[in-house]
Formats: sequence, structure tokens, C-alpha cells
Amino acid sequence: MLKKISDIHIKIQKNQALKKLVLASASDEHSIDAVFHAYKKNIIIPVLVGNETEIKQICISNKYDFENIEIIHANDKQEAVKISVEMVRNGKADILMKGNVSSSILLKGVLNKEYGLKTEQLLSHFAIAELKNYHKLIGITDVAMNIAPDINEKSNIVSNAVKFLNKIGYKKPKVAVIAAVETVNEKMQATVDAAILSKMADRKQIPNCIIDGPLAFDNAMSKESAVHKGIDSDVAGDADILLMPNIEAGNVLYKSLTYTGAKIAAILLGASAPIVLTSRSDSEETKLNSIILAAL
Ligand code: COD
Repeated sequence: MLKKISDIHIKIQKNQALKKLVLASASDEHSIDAVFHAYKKNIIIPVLVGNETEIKQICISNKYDFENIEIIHANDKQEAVKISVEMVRNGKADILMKGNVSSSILLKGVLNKEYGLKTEQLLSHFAIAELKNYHKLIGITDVAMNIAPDINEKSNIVSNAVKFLNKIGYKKPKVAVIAAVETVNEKMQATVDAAILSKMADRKQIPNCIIDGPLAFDNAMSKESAVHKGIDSDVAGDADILLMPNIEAGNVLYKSLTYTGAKIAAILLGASAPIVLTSRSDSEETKLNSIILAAL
């Protein structure tokens, strides 16, 4: 069980071969900062793709030695995404990272049938956060890719998150399916979906995890709050993953946490390679944490 974002840093130091990371549309100071920090920590070797003049200017003004760094010029953001995605697809890089480009342009490149990184799995976004008042890291999904997932997509989003946590050592992560209330109300689809997902986990249709829901955010995060409402649940107050009902709820939660002091890392799961997909406004620290999570 990981308690702090720094636990991810420790984990990576133990078992890591150097990965090549390609930064798509690299003319972004926070992203370049994060990439150079990860480079100095011996976690990745960067390739910077985008407007060469702008990239070099950022490196010079931040005193980064780019002499040995591969910089590939692209005429615009779409071209930068295409070059970067193709590099990963062709095995010339291990990790794709979003730079100064919108999520939807990057994701369209990732989903491109000819040169993209699509697999048979659904792609989904997974963030992991260290909060002041919670006893361990909490995963949050999907806050940035799937807009209004149906029950099938929600089940795939949970599976992606569970498989990832299984891979890094969690045997049976606890998943709280978030809704506005903790009882099933047929007028609130999120509560109906939550009940179905819980039963799917009971029947091992979604294996290697414990799922409970619907749970409101308060009883997912606080045992006391759950007990107060008479909810008897192994997940309440001890969740490892929050499955959010849709992108709006997820994104608002993600940004509320980011802007009120949470430490966060975020990646895209389900593609043929890990993808660092942070918000352009995220801090250099969040981007560095996300690179480390992707490399892990
Ligand atoms: N996983 C796998 N395949 C997918 C996924 C997915 N999550 N989403 C779409 N596809 C496939 C479809 O099956 C289809 O074959 C092809 O991709 C195109 O599907 P469309 O037409 O639904 O895709 P687009 O290009 O219109 O939209 C896909 C986006 C990911 C761009 C879209 O869902 C989107 O804009 N998501 C939100 C991104 C965003 O703005 N985030 C902001 C928060 S930072």
C-alpha cells in the first residue's frame, strides 16, 4: 500500500531500467522542467518534439544543457503529436507525454487507427493523489478521457485501474463507486451503475478487487461518516480507487484537489504504452510525479 507520492519515487529507484520519453509539443516550461528533473534522476531519457526555436529558448532560459538531448522540429501541434505517437508505436520511445497541446488533440493522435497506440482495451485516465486527511494514496478515475461512460465502459475503466494497482503490488484494491447518494435511486444513473458494478465484482466479472457503491464522497473517504449513515462496507473509509460518474465530476474533483494542496500523479492506461496526460496548468511537480508513475 502506497501512502505518499514519494513512495512511488522510492519504488522506481529499486526496479527501473532507463526509459525513453517523448514530449509531444514540447514548448512548455513546466513540462520541460519536469522532463529534465526526471532525466537528472536517471528515470528517463527525453526526446523533445515541437517548435525547435521555442524549445531551445526554454532550455537556455532555464540553463538546461540540451546538447545531448534529441530535439525534433514539428511545424504545428498536430504534427508534433503525430511524430511523437509514431515514435512510441515504432518502439523508438517507451513513454508518451503531453506537452503544450490540448488533451483532445493528443488523444485523437493516440486513438488514430493508422499510427496510434490503441489496443483492444478501453483507454482511460488514472490519477493518484496524496491528501492531507487520508491515510494512503487514493486513485481517481476517469477525470480526463471518457466523457460519459456507460456501464460497460465503467467496468473497463475500473479494470484498467485495478490491473495497474495489481501490477504495482496491490492484491485486492478497494474501489468506491461514487454517486451523490449511497442508496440506489433509479433516477440517478450513477447509483444504478454503482450497484451493478458492485455485483459484477462479487461475481468476479471484475476480478482482483473489492467494489462497493453507490457511495457518496464523504462515506467513501471516511469510515466515521459511513458508520454515521449506517453503511456497513469494507470499502467505506478505506478506498484505494474512486470511480467517478463522469468527466465533469471527475475533473472538478481532480482540480479541486490540485488547487488545494494535494500531491498528484496522472497517467493514461490501456494504450500500448504508458502516457503522461496531465493538465497544461498542472505544476512541474505533478508532471514529474506523473513521469515517474508512467515509468513505473
Ligand atoms: N478508448 C479506446 N478507444 C476509444 C476511446 C477510448 N477511451 N474513445 C474513443 N475511442 C475510439 C472509438 O471506439 C472510435 O473507434 C474512435 O476512437 C473515435 O471515437 P470518437 O469518435 O468517440 O472519438 P473522438 O475523436 O470524437 O473523441 C475521443 C476523445 C478522447 C478525443 C474524446 O472522448 C474527448 O474529447 N475526451 C475528453 C478529452 C478532454 O477534453 N479532456 C479534458 C480534460 S484535461
